[in-house]
Amino acid sequence: MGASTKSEFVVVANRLPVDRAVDEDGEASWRRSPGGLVTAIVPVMQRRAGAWVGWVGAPDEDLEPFTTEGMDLVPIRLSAQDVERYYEGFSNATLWPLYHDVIVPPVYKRTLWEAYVRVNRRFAEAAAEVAAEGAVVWVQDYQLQLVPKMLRELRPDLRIGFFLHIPFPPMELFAQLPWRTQILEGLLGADLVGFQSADAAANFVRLCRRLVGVKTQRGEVLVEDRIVRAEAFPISVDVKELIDLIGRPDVRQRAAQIREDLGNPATILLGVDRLDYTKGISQRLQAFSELFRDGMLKSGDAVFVQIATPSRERVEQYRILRDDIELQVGRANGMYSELGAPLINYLHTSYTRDELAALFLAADVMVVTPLRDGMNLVAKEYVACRADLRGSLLLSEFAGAAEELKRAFLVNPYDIDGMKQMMLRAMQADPADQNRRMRSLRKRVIEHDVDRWARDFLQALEGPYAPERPADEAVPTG
Ligand code: GDG
Repeated sequence: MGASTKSEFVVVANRLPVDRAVDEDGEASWRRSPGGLVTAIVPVMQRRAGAWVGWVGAPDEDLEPFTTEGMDLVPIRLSAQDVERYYEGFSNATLWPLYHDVIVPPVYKRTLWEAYVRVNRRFAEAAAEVAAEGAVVWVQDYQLQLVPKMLRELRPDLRIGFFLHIPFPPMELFAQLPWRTQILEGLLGADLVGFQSADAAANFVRLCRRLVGVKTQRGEVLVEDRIVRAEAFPISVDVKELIDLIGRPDVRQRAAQIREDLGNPATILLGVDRLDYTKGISQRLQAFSELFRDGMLKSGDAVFVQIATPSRERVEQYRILRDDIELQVGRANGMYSELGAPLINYLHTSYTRDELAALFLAADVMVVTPLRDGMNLVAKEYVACRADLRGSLLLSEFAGAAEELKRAFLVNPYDIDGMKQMMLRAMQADPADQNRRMRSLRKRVIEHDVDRWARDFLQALEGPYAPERPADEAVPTG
C-alpha cells in the first residue's frame, strides 16, 4: 500500500487480524487470525478497499504498512513499556476487571492511564492518516475508548463507529474510575456506540447524563450539535465455517476418538475458555466435583474436559488464577478419581479450530458459566455445531448470550447448589428435550450470525442507503 493511498473503510483494533507464521525454512509470513470478528469484517474490507490499523502483538516492532489477503494493514508500534502499561496495565488490570463487576480489584495508577492516553492517540493519528475524505471508521473495544474523540478532532469529516465487546458497567461500579469522564467523552466522539446488550447501552446513556451532564433521550446522547446513538448489536459466530467443520469426516472421527480416549464415560462435560477469572471455571469445577463428593455421581458416570487457553500470563491476577485452578483440579482428581480415570481432564493449551469442533461434537453438556461476559462465543459455537440437535448447553445468566439463548439450562454461577442441580438436569435431559431446546437455540444463532452483526452495525452507522445493504433488501427509491 502506497503512503498516498487512502481507504474508504478503516477498522481500528488493538490487534491486527493476522499472526506471524514461520515455515520449516524459517521463512516468516502472515496468516489471518482465526475468529469471527476477522471473518466478518474481511469481506467488507475486500469490497471497499479497507484498511486495518492495529498492533502486531509483539513489542518494539517497526513495520511498514503491508497488504495480505486483500487487506491493507497498518501496524502500530508498541514499546515494551507501552505493552506493560497500556495493554497489560490499563486495559487488562484496570478496565477489564472494572467492566466485569470488579471480580478482582482494578488497579488505578496514573502511569497506566497516561500510557493509555498516549497509545490511543497513536492509533487515532494512524487512522486519521489512512482514512479517505468522508470514510467510515470502525473502532473496536475497550483498549481504544479514547480514539473516537481524538479521531473526530483530527478528522471531523469521518463517520465514526465504536463497538464494545465486553460489558459496560452500571454507575455504581463505573463511578470508581478516576478517569471516568474522559472515557465517556472519548466514546462520545463516535456517531454510533455499539454494545453487546441493551443493558450496557442503557448504562452508557445514563452515565453520560449523570457524569458528563449532556442531554439524553432513550438511546441517544446530544453532544453540542451532534446526536450520538447507543444501541445493542449482539455479536455472533461464523455459522458457515462451523457447519463446514462438523461436516468433515476427519472431524467426526476425531470426536468419536475423543470419547473413546476418555474411556467412554456416560457423560462428557466440556468447558472451553481463555484462562480468565471472569469465566467462572473454578465455580463449575467445584459444582462438578461436589456431585462426586455427595455421591450423586461416581467414577465412570461423567468426565469433565476443561480446555483453558493461556491468556495474559504477565498480569498478576491471571498467574494467581492459574495456580488456584491447578490446585483445585489436582485436589478434586486426587480425591474422587479412580486409577486411569481422572474426573477432570484439564488442558492448559490452545487447540486448532478442527479440534475444538470435534470436542463440541463429543460433548454431551457444554458448560459455559462466566461470572460476567460481554457475549460468550463458545456458547454460540457449541450450538452452531450441534446440527444433530443433541447435547445440552449449561449457560450462565451473566453471559450476554443468555439474553438470546433462552432455552439453555440457565444458571447463576455464584450459586453452587443451584449449579449442581442444573448440571444434573442437563446431564439427564432426554433426547426429545435436548432436541427441542437445541432446535430453538440453533434457530437464533443461525438467523443471527456474525455477518448479520457486522451488516446491522454498519447499516446503523451509515444509514439506510449504506452500500453494504444486499440488493434484496434495498430500499425502493421511487
Ligand atoms: C471477548 C468477550 C465476546 C478459545 N480457546 C481456543 C479458541 N478459542 C476461541 C473460542 C471463541 C473465542 O476464542 C473466545 O471468545 P469468547 O466470546 O468466548 O470470549 P473472549 O475471548 O473473552 O471474548 C466476549 C467476545 O469478545 C466477542 O465479542 O463474546 O464476551 O469477553 O471463538 O472458540 N480458539 C482456538 N483454539 C483455542 O484453544 N483456535
